[in-house]
Amino acid sequence: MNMSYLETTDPEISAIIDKETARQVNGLELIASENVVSRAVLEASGSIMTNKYAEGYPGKRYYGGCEFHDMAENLARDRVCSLFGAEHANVQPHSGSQANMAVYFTVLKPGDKILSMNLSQGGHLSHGSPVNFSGIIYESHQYGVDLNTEQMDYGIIAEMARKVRPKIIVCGASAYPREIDFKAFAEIAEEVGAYCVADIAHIAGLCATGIHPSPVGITTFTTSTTHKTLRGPRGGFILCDKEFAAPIDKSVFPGMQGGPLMHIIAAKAVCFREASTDGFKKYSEQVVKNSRTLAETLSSNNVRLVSGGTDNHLCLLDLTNFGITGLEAEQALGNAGITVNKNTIPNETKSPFVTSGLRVGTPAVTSRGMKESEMKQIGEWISAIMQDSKNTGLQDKIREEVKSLASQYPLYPDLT
Ligand code: DSN
Repeated sequence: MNMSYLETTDPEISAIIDKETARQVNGLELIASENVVSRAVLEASGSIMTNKYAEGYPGKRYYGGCEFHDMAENLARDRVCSLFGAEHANVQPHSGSQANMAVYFTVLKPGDKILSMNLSQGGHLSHGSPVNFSGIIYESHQYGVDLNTEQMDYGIIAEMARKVRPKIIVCGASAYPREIDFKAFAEIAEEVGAYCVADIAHIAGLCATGIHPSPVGITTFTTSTTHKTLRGPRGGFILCDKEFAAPIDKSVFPGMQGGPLMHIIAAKAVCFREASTDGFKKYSEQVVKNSRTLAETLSSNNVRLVSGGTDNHLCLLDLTNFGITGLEAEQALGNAGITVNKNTIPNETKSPFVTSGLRVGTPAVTSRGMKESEMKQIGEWISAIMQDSKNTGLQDKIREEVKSLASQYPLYPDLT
């Protein structure tokens, strides 16, 4: 990539970026929450929009010189509203956690009850984990999956909601391979008089393209990141009805953030336009086809899949049968140029630093143009390493094969 100024003025950081570029170019990224942004997103996020303070909102800023920032933010808001069919959007949250925080700040008081999915069974830190602000400030109650089916059981969740009477119910997950029934969650929330927030960070691209049912217009709030299946810059956003527009905006700024990252908001606008194209819909369909193929290949090699398969962009592997931990598997695959993350699984017996599982996802490799036949190959490589995880010779051999496959699918045409 052309970074000639950086190379001259700061060779140390330039060399680090070069190494990371080589890692991305030569390896296979299977972390389910990562992706490869377009050149256009990359350019906007590296643009001079970063130079500006723009605290406030379009037309109501606390700084002069914001006229073009107003245009960019309006475009981002309009585009994301149109993409998801929402009445109001706030595109300023720096992350998905901050989007969630803004929703909580809007409708909860410290000590109020929230009901959400347990982190160890697929939820997220910002959904009430005891080590996160959401579990410290609020009284957190958590549901999990049915331990037999390893899928959400809406009857059990409804029972919990009736017992707990939470002020807010959070649905959405970071390691759940199955479709989420947002309508069922909204009905449960309505029955117990709770607000319902859908955190679609992982599946936003699938919801935008109709491949996964969208919660917009069904749940009270929708929060998300922009950088996972939606394939935008790192960041977050909130969607809601007009009724909540003013309090949500106030919660984000001045409630919890200062100046918005205007270069990122410009890049979010680019992402939202890209996500509205037919090409993105085809991409999203391929993400799920690839995920299913990867799951089938792993399954046919005796890798147990949590819940038995996948409906979305990720699958969760239970490594118990192989006698290795998630940590060991992550390291062994990393040695072979395949980047994944260890993950807890339902009925987990190990710590989150060790785990019994692995999470693998297809958004990034699909962005590089890989299809079912490449997924079969990747599934065979993963299975071979799981079966012989201490064989460093095998890892070295596969690393060369991975590099060769990766070279056929460049991240960017000039980065082969
Ligand atoms: N860290 C993200 C993930 O990997 O799913 C969630 O925030």
